Amino acid sequence: MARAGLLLVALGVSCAPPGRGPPVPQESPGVAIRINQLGYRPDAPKVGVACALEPRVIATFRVVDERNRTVFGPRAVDAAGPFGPCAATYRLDFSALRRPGVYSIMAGGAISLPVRISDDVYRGAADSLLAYLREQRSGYNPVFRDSVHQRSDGVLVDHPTRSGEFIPVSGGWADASDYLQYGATTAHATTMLLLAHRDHPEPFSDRFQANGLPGANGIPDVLDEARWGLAWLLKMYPEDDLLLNQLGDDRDHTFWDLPVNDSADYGWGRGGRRPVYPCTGNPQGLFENKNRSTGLASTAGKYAAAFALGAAAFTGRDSAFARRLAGRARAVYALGAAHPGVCQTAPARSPYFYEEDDWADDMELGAVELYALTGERTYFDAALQYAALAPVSPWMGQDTARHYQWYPWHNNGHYEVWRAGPDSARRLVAGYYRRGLEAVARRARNGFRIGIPFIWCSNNLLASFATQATFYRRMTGDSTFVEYETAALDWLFGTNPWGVSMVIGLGDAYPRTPHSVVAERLHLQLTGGLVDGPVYRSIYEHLRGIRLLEADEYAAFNTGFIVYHDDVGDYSTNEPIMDGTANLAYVLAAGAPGAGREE
Ligand SMILES: [Ca+2]
Ligand SMILES: [Ca+2]
Repeated sequence: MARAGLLLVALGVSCAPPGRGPPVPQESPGVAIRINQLGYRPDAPKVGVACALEPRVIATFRVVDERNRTVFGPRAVDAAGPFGPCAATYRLDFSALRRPGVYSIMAGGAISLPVRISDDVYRGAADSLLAYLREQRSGYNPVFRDSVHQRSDGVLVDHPTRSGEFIPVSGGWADASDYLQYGATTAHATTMLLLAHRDHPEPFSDRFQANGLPGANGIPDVLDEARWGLAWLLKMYPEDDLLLNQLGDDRDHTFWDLPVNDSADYGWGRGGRRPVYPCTGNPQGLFENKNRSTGLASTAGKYAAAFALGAAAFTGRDSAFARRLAGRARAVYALGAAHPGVCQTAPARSPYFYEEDDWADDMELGAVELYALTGERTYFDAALQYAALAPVSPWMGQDTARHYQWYPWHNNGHYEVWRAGPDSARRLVAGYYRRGLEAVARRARNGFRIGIPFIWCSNNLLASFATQATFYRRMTGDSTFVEYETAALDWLFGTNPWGVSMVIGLGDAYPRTPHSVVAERLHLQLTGGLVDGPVYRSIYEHLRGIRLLEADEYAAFNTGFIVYHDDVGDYSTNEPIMDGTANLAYVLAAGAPGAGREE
């Protein structure tokens, strides 16, 4: 309740005359009403969820306006059974309320946070995510107005003949709250930014320069950010036969330092040079832990897609840059085709790495983007062959998966095949998407309509599920999965047991103490980072080195099979992630069901 009190002070409404102010959010008695804190478009499905911590019956709910007048209901609730900490859940469907305004939902003696209905509830949301990417920049960093790892990156390691050679690879984004950097996640993030701008340019503004400092430069900031990613990926693919995989490694975790004075020691002294790993096609790891890499295609396909999309995006803006990207796209795609298999991230002292097991999805995307760029039919034929090897992202419908095992969590390639292909191919890939969506929906009969497995980075799975559902709806006009698509976005913005918006700075109750050195040391309010999200209790309890640093304000809601902690000590649920943030940019730019733009 302290949080709600602070909120009201911040909004300046604590002095409203008695009886005239909006209802104060409350969770008593043992009931909490969860809503999408961004709000709802007038024509969108609108469902809040009441979570009762003890078994009890709630029959009706109503919606009141800012003057506490009932404007909707009482209506019957939809009883949906237990979920996580909730002994009972109730779906509160107020879709029929379309009049723009600010409301509250009342049920079972509880009152929700403010419920906004407006056409512009998603305005600025996609753009705000970019703030987190700017904050994560390596090379020149606009938050510190200083260089980050500019001279230390990097020394080639684990190469059969060239280990020890310095290769200039400064740039890109730190992956999360540590500072190591991955080609695979950077390429996926860059691709999502380029797709978001290509399909939905309207929401993106121009308020920052290429170097990330304030000031317009005539280029939408989403393209400035995508170019930042592309520039680093070009450095990470310096020669036709040298595809670089990773910069730094988990020895980076030794110190809790700001990026500008990172003390990590990789064998060249504290704060010295950082190692850069190539994709070798063989298991990697300089110490006792090894990954299970088998080839180059998973990473090569991702680079090819980002380069080809970048070439298309920059053709009219910087033709020399676009030509260079097009050439690198062809080369890295050919390298991947020659070396099928996965290039996983390299562990060092800790056993964790990104255990990607699928590569045909990545080669499909690389091939189809090269087809879109060049019109050469062989690329399209290859894309269809790869698509048949990766019809459904294998996590969909499952209880669990290994860390980053099926990455990215949605197959962008199918949507791109649909854009480029004949009707027969379009039907095929729409059917692939449908199978995945059905598999998740079958597991989503709970009150929150959530069917993903709660593995590490569950929020990324939800962003991907929503993206795939958005693609499918656009491809087919079939709205079968809108309820689940909406629920995924609602969950990310507060319709979850904890009532937390999972994007820092968006909504009323968002992570205040994320696992971030920059936020903690500088007492800086980050903006725009998507945190990992809830995990199975069994995962949380078995990860190494997790210790909460303060009392758990969500303890009452951490009694079930999934947990979330707004605590700087919890790197499993409360760490903002670069690729998840960029992944979410696409659906936020698309604007959720009810946007009317894409229909
Ligand atoms: Ca700009
Ligand atoms: Ca993959």
